[in-house]
Amino acid sequence: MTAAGRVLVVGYGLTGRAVARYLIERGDDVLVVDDRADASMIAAGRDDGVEVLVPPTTADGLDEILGRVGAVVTSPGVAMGHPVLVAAAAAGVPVHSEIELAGQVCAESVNTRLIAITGTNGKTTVTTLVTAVLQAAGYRAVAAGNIGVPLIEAVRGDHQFVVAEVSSFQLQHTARFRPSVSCWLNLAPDHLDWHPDMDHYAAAKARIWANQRLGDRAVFNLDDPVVAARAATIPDGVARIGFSASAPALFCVRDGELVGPGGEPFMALADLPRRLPHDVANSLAAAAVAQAAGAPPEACHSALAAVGPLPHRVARVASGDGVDWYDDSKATTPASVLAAVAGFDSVVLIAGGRNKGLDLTGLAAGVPPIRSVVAIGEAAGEVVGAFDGLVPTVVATSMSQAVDLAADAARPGDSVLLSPGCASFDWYRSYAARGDDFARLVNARIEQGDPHADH
Ligand code: UMA
Ligand code: ADP
Repeated sequence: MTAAGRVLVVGYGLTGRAVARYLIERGDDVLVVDDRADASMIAAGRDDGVEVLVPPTTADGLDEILGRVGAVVTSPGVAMGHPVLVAAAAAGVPVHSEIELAGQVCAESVNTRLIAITGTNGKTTVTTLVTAVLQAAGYRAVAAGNIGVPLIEAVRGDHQFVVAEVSSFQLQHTARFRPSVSCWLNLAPDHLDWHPDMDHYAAAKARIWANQRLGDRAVFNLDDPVVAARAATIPDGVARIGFSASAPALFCVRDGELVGPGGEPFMALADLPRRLPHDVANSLAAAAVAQAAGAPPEACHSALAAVGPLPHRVARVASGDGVDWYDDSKATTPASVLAAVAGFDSVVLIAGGRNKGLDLTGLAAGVPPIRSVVAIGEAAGEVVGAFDGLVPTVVATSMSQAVDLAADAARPGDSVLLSPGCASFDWYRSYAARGDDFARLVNARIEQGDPHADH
């Protein structure tokens, strides 16, 4: 996408605004459509120097707008089937995502290298860990993408490395996106309300390395059958760096130590702040990526030992009466729920919310250690169905009731885990708000002198 054209930006949230600012700065004319364009968004657009519209609803209206532009840049939350994107495809107008633009900025920079991390689960965690290792190694590194800072802003800062968390939505709309180090963590059913099927979802993820070339590196998970099979599509000349928590690999576990190339140990498993099965996989992935980017093994040790669990990802929020309470609100797929419960001996699970089009029956594979379930939200019926006949199940109609019912079900030695396997949007505005509410209610219950609680 070359400068000084006319570009249609779809969506005017964090990404759309950052993209519009960048395009204007480089000399493009920018037009924005947003389904929720209201007076305040239109005014914000005016301040930014762009016209913001509600997209036309007629085919003629869409054709007219698309006739005025040479390219479309879409936001990560806009579905492929959005009428503007469908009309753009029909009209032959190229559709790109923000990461495509950011990739071009990096390609033109002599100082900034781009690292991209994708996967169904663990992206934010691994992006955070890689950034911490690179910083421990003395590099100017920043985490960007879905993690918070729009990528197009980060790549224009004064950084040696931009570590980007990239989703399948963004990868889908790339043409030349070429990170110097790519990493694909895993693939499990997710976003099937956005992708037509799993193959489509996997193909979007595999775009992370599609444009890599000689001198670039691709890190991938040998323990994930889909990722391992798709690794055959890594282009020739790209260094292939497999990791495995369960078998020999370039980065793997041996005799209680994390080891890298040549079987060199770089840290004891015991030095990880937490050792759930997916913590080990994420640490191996982060070490593999950071070392591929040039960080020494010692930096892996110091950073991986220092960065504890991120909020809302199996984070302990309270303990009382021999029961530990954990907030895993970020678990919005059954696979991430199963990864979480695998680290515990006996679990009272709080699960449910707004199903993202996924089959929840697989949650049953978490029995044991799951021994009792509190079902919440719109998907409560599906959660109950998944555990039918296996373990006791009750339905709560509020988070407060869910906490009370979980406390009733819990016995000393149990862990109560809010690990919903579903999105939060039925009851909350975000997974973070859901986790915060849960933690508040649990702590209030314990502080108010729950008769069973420790003090
Ligand atoms: N919009 C439409 N039509 C649509 C969808 C959205 O017009 O069909 C408009 C909305 O009205 C809104 C704007 O688009 O005005 C929102 O755009 P967006 O949903 O793409 O979100 P952004 O504000 O641009 O934020 C995005 C990421 N959001 C998503 O991927 C859904 C943010 O990740 C990210 O922090 C931000 O870019 C900066 O990079 C959030 C997230 O939940 C935290 N990500 C998911 C995750 O982490 O699991 C994928
Ligand atoms: P993402 O950014 O891909 O959503 P996060 O790091 O935010 O990933 O973690 C999301 C959820 O997935 C959390 O519940 C977390 O405990 C779980 N999780 C993290 N890493 C993994 C992994 N490697 N495999 C499975 N689940 C994981």
